[in-house]
Amino acid sequence: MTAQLYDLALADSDVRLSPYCWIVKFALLHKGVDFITLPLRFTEKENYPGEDLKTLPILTDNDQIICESANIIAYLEKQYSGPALTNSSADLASVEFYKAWMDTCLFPAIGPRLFVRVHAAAHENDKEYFRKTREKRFGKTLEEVAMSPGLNEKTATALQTLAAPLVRYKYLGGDKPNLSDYNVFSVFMWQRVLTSEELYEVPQAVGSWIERMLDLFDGYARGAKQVA
Ligand SMILES: N[C@@H](CCC(=O)N[C@@H](CS)C(=O)NCC(=O)O)C(=O)O
Repeated sequence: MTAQLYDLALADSDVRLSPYCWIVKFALLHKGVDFITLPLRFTEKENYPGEDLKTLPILTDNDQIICESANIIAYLEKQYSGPALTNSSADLASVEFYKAWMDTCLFPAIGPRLFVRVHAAAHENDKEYFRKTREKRFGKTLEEVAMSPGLNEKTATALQTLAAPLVRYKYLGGDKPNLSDYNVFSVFMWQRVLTSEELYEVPQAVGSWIERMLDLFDGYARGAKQVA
């Protein structure tokens, strides 16, 4: 049976930006699971496939409805025999390390420049909701968030750290991509879908890894529609 992934969409319903949805798309591709994606917008909560479900991704598969990217990953790993997303407890420990580094270093460096762009590309019905919820979360306007001081320095530091393993290894998973690659790369997909502008300098090892990630699965991510 084909799994269904509810995927966050912007004004153009073919433009899919959510980093959490990207992690799940990569995991489905990695496991070789047949899936389709169904677009949903922020404020279409009544169409989310479960009463109390308020965030995407949501996966429906084999009569199950699963929300939260980490739960979906755990489900896929258990349910499907395709290549493992993590092969050892060492891989699981690395996944935790990269997740913590994303939360403390990568998101705070790259994310602030993207929220205004999400707002600009969001569906008219979503714009007010997106601005209100995010401005409440940050305690400032989206425009002020975009102008946060020190973003270039934070990005340079975060990407230098990311380059350290990638100078020696093709992927964060070593010779082959694993869940750490998909988690970290999801942030770069969030950015890529929203803008093709070069927002900061990228170390060569990171740039080459981005190209390799875009090529995976017959260029699935490279083919993703971007905001016009
Ligand atoms: N912890 C959740 C986070 C998911 C999440 O925050 N998704 C955002 C899109 S990137 C969302 O659906 N937001 C809905 C909203 O703001 O109403 C996960 O890992 O799945």
